[in-house]
Amino acid sequence: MIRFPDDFVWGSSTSGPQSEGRLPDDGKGDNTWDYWFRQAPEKFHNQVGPEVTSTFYEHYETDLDYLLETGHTAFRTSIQWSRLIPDGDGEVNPKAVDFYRKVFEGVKARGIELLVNLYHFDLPMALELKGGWVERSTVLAYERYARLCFEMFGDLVDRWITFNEPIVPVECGYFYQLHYPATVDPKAGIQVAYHTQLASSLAVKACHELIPDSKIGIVLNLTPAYPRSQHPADVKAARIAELFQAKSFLDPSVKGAYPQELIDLIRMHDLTPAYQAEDLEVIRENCVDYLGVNYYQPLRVAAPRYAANPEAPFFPSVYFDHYEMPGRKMNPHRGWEIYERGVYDIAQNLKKNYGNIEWLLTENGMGVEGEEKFRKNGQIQDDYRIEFIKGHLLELHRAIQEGANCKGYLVWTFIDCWSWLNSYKNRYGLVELDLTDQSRRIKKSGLWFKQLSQNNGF
Ligand code: BGP
Repeated sequence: MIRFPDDFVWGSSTSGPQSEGRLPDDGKGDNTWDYWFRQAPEKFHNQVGPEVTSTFYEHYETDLDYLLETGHTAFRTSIQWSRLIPDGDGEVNPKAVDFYRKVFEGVKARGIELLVNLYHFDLPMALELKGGWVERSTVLAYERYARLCFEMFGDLVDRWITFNEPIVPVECGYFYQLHYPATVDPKAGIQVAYHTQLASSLAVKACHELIPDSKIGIVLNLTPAYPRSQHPADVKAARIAELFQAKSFLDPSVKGAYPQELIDLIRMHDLTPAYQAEDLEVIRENCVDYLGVNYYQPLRVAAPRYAANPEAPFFPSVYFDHYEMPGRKMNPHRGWEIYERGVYDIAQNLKKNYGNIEWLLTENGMGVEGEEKFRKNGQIQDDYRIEFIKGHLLELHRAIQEGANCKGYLVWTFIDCWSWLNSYKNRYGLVELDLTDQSRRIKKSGLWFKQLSQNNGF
């Protein structure tokens, strides 16, 4: 029997834009996803947009009961900035205040630890139209929004989160065209990354001022970069991949400063963002209290096969090629590698290089396309998901035995949810959502997860 520490929590993560849905009179403003879906629905899988989702806005009471039925002792969701402040920096929407207070009270009334994230890829459209995260004004608007949240909900939230996977909107919005503004603009991308970090540090500062006994962190996808071989060129590729993908937010968030090698590389490409000298002090003095770590699959890289075209726009990937390791274990239903050992390596890295900071595994899960084919006698028999979770928990447990400071495991996600351009393609839930009538049914993994939580292990 694998047993976790007594204070370890079990639960799941979701986000506001992926679960709440939208009603005509709810007062929510557009975020970039609402706008983009209206402009280009063909980009979204099966043309299902963010207004549908799993209707948590209407059904949160019954959904919160599902948390108990699936053994949750912790739950993470996010506030939608565009619901609370429809234009991003103006009036507060009283219906949103009422909604979030009721949801948070409902979580607490069920005895569940509440983690609330302030930003999950969802910028209010009115701010995007003014330049979005490229502009410093968005940093200030975010700081105001964060302060309002701490004041209005600080009595209910156990752990705050400033951003979810902040590198993703940088890569997807300014390099790979998968998030709005879907452009290729490295200079803007680096500026956005810097402004996001500054906004995060300002939120940490505000949280510590307004609610001194609370904890605030950031959620990062800390995928280790594994080199193809120990050849110095492959090792260098992995080091630089990790600089851009992980350390760009990990180091300023936990250590209060950017790695010198990253600063030098950015400068060499003439991409140094606009900043003010006092910003660096804000970043230095306002480190997070804990980390959330999302882990799905490893990043494997090799030295680039070709020299970069000096005239092409800069991409961090000029320093590394993605590498498919022969014989890797796959989740064939999502096309992602499964490498459980990644959890252990992340834990070791945090222990050795980041002062063994407290952390939670805030996303880990198995996406499955066409999951209805696994239904038997009315229930999804997702043994593959149970195996996936067990495999990762074995590695997490091994790391904790060796001193890792991990306080909980949150699966992605509790009810199948909408996922950006992938929409409902990949199902991750412990609970199945039937999109035709919005009915919910607990999957086999949901019942297993309850036992896992009750036994504090398996
Ligand atoms: C993470 C995001 C989540 C979620 C998940 C699954 O990176 O934080 O919001 O969407 O990925 O992604 P997908 O549905 O594309 O498999």
